[in-house]
Amino acid sequence: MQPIRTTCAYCGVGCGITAMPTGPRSVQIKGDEAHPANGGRLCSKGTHLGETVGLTGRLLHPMIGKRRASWDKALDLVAKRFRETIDRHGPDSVAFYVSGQLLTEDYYVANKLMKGFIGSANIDTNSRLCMSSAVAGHNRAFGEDVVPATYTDLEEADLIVLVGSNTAWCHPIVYQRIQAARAARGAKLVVIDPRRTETCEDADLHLPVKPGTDVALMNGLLAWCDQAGVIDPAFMAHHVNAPEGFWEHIRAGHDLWSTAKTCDLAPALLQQFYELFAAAPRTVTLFSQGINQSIRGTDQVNAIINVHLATGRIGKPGAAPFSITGQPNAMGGREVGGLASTLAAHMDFAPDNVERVGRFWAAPRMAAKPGLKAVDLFRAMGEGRIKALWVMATNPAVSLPDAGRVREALESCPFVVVSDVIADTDTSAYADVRLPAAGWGEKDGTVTNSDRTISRQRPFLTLPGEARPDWWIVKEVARRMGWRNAFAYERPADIWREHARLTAYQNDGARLLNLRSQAIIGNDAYETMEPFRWGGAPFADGRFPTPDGKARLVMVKQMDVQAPLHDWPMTLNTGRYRDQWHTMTRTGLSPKLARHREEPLVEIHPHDAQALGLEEGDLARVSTPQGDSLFRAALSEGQRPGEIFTPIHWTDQISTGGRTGLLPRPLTDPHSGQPGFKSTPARVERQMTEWKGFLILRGTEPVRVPCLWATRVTVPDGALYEVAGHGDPARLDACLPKGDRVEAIDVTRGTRRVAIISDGQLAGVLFVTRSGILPPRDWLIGQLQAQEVGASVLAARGPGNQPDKGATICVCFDIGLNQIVAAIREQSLVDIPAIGKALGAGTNCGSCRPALANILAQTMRETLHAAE
Ligand SMILES: Nc1nc2c(c(=O)[nH]1)N[C@H]1C(S)=C(S)[C@@H](COP(=O)(O)OP(=O)(O)OC[C@H]3O[C@@H](n4cnc5c(=O)[nH]c(N)nc54)[C@H](O)[C@@H]3O)O[C@H]1N2
Ligand SMILES: Nc1nc2c(c(=O)[nH]1)N[C@H]1C(S)=C(S)[C@@H](COP(=O)(O)OP(=O)(O)OC[C@H]3O[C@@H](n4cnc5c(=O)[nH]c(N)nc54)[C@H](O)[C@@H]3O)O[C@H]1N2
Ligand code: SF4
Ligand SMILES: [Mo]
Repeated sequence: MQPIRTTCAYCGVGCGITAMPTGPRSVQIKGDEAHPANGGRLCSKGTHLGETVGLTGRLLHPMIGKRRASWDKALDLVAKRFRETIDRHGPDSVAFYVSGQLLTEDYYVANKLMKGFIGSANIDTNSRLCMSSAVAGHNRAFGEDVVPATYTDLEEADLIVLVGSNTAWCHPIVYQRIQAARAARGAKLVVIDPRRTETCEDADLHLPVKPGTDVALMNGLLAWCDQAGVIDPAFMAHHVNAPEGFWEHIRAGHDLWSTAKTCDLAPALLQQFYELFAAAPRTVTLFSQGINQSIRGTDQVNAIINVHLATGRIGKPGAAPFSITGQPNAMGGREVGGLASTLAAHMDFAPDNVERVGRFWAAPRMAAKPGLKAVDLFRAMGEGRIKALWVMATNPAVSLPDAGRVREALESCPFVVVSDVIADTDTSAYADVRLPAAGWGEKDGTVTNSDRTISRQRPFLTLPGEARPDWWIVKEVARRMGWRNAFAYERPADIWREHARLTAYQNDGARLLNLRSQAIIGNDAYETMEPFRWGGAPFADGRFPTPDGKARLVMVKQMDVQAPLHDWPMTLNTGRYRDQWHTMTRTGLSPKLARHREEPLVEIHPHDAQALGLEEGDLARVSTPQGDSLFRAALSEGQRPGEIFTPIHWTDQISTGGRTGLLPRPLTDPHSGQPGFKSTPARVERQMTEWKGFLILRGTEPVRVPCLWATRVTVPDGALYEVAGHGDPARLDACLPKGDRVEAIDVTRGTRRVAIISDGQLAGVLFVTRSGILPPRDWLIGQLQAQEVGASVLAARGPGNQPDKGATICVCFDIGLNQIVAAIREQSLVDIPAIGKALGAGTNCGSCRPALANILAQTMRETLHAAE
């Protein structure tokens, strides 16, 4: 059997993968050396994709309520309820909420159905939460949503600036390409992020900017460039328009000192950055959620683009502003026009566009104006204005801001359909109909990555149960709603060709997105399609897709940043962990990926923690006006005082606390509608509990643990639950399976250890203590795989002395923090390759190398101190 060439399921880097099936539901994954995005490399998430293709938790049949239904019944019901709702309340009473995790073909069909046939533009996507400020910024500056950079620019740049991007964790292969370019040609790296993330570890400069002040920082940079004579007058004269008063605005009040004050940075540090930028005509400024997810996101995007336009750092090798995308097909979604604010194929709702697209689709009822954006859409639902909703490939009950309100809206909506690969998600709990979608490895179509490279996702597994591809599900509903001919697709290639034809339709060059050559490809050519980039090197000729061909500077002003409030003195920032993907429906299935961060942490500066009486490992309650949730406290000098950080990944399915989605406020950017996820007034308190403990259970069936704090961690052959709570911990016994029971009790410390053994094998353990210390979990977890265990498991350690490995750093080789520190000390290791040689850590996917750099630096510092 030949390996199948496909594309990674996760981030917008869009790495190529070769997949070699090794059984009906197993596969060996390798990086595709021929793919232009990764050249064979994969990060920890891509490397461990094989651990997520099993059937655990899969939705395998259509469900109406709690009942299994046939496809015919389920599809008829969806079509009937949408049709009835539209007939009674009009097309704007229904909505689709879709996702950058759909393939381009799926997306195209959903967009066409809503905007051309139902006749409403109420189709929005989770890209609203992700990229919409970049889209709005591109449209304002360039006249079209075109990302003007490619990954090769990173290799040709002399300076790479990462603004609001934790690239080492979220776009690891881009980060590795940046590091390789630095090694090869000495490019400098600057990171602008309020937190000191692992991305900063090896940077030349880290600016711990005050959140929400990036406009001031970029305007200050432009003022510096103006003073230093770095503005490109020829490029400005021929290719860029500036609004009236633009330069007066930049020249007034953006001197180094006042900018440093606004951004809460040392002037000397800021000056170093400005000097680096001024000296490097080949600069790439890469940005993501620290810029986009702000109530000033669009202005922040334009502040960055302004600097690049005015200094001519665009349209040339190694010089561009680079909005890096989050999801595997965020870009494909933008190309088909799946946002409520765009129409299709990079056309907006201008009347001639509506007419053109209507003609192309032979549409009976074209949407003539933009629809509701995500946050407004769910608000409208809460107010009873949206009466039927179809959610595809996203989990809004977790990922929208103020998710408590979102749940109320879902609850109140008369008809909710959810298409997902997983049976039980926080969102599907509200579904009237659940439709089983094909997942990664089964799906067939195309995705577009951050640098406009279109690649194929190809299936290498058979569809399990009755799962069907998303495009098929949507077209079946469309056909049942009465539009048989317009949705007569038999295969993804049919849709691809239609999409390509639309991008080329009456396109006289006004739209750069033009896939004309794809419009006529045969099915075989579609099958064998090689990755290719559309748009070539945009703006290389200095022409922009605006009416006069010139780009536009946008006058953007730094708004005041809200001062801390009395009751909500902290600022909550939210984001991602290296080895988890969003709401963990898939990465949560991988025991290896689970190890990097087993619990949701609230990172807090040690001074703030001290003032709150919080110690490392305590439970902490984070509250905002929207809601509250629990997290494990992690003290970090990398946080700015007054600011805390929590991860977005934990849900009701895997925890009783740690739900970040409840906390952010639903405020949005006025231009893009993107929520300001990175900054919410908050409060932190220590949460006392009477006891703490853990449960280890064999099997994959999730268990609800009845206590204040419980988080589930997937381990080989089972799950680990960290637990804590009040009252009598004996109620946790109900979570234990049947079998022979052995038990040990230490009354003075209030410790109880229970093990259940069934047929000689360990079926479960429960350890709880009121004041004692809990043993490391690793050895006990390993006992799930032991053939014969006895009462001695209660000792929680085997014969001989096994030191605690500590938190897992390298997931590929399962190497823990304590092992790394010991090796550095004992073998006097001085660099990352030496650690690799000694332990293997960091030599496979490389995702842990920034962490290794950090551990190395810290251990060497400590060793020095000890010697002094
Ligand atoms: N491991 C992993 N990788 C992923 C994902 C995942 O879930 N897990 N998701 C993918 C998706 S969809 C996306 S959108 C991307 C997101 O990728 P990133 O944008 O890199 O990730 P985030 O952690 O959301 O936020 C980035 C950084 O913005 C910083 N920030 C916050 N406020 C400000 C500010 O005011 N100014 C500046 N300059 N910075 C600020 C935060 O401190 C944070 O470190 O990741 C993609 N890749
Ligand atoms: N506080 C806070 N909130 C945030 C963010 C933040 O930084 N802070 N970031 C935001 C961003 S950038 C993003 S992108 C969102 C992501 O948030 P979501 O999109 O809600 O997160 P996912 O877990 O990726 O949800 C995808 C769902 O689709 C299912 N799925 C996977 N593949 C398929 C498929 O092929 N077909 C179908 N039908 N279903 C599939 C998965 O099982 C899962 O349930 O979160 C946003 N929310
Ligand atoms: S960087 Fe990692 S998660 Fe992103 S596409 Fe590549 S392998 Fe997948
Ligand atoms: Mo995203």
